[in-house]
Amino acid sequence: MRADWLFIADAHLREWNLEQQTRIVQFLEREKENMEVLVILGDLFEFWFGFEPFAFEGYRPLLDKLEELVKAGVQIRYLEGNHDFVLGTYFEETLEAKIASHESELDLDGKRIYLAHGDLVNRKDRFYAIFRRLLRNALTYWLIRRAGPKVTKKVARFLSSVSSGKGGPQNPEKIERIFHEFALEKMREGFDVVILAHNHLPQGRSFEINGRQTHYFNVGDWIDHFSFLRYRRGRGFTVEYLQGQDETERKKEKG
Ligand SMILES: [Mn+2]
Repeated sequence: MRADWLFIADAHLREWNLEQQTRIVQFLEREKENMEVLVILGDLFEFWFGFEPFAFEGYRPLLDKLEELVKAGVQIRYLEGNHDFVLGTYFEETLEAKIASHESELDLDGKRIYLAHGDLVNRKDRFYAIFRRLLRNALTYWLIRRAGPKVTKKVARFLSSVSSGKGGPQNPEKIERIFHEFALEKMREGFDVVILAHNHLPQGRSFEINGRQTHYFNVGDWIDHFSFLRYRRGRGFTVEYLQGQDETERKKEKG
């Protein structure tokens, strides 16, 4: 039965990196029958911009799998990250995805859920906030379209390093604290659950706000942790990991 909502983010997939894509493709295949909705919380791709015509053949194995899921009845929702934005007609029309450029809100069995990639969580990172505004506006999009995919991909590779949005503390504890503070702010606004990504640190934590039980989740990444968040009706949220990943990797290394 299709009952699960799966939340994934931060694979930072590179075009033509088949090994990296295969891992996600196999995971999606495994979950195909359980999945009602697939929520991508940004930075699935190291770089995506919705060029016309379509300019990312290197992502074909994953895109084929996403198309297959959609045909099978899975709904895709996409929260743009700092590496994938202006998702374009491919995501809107071919994948019929529901896209949010920054944040989104949903109701799951009566719980108010807040969703965002998380690159704007650190309010002290003014440099990044300005950078984001310069990058994500109509004029820049016009320039990107004019420059075309070939030039833009080269520039994007350079900008990736600048646009990580990780300016500020590099210490995981400090980063976690900033994410918690942001989550608490949203909980005080009335949200029961806050789901973020971007910091690549999978986590589930409960808080109590005015006697109300609230939860913060970070879906983690598909670079180091191979983690995701599952919501199953009647059972709630669980942070999960791709099973056996470490062992398979170790075996491969041993050859
Ligand atoms: Mn990110």
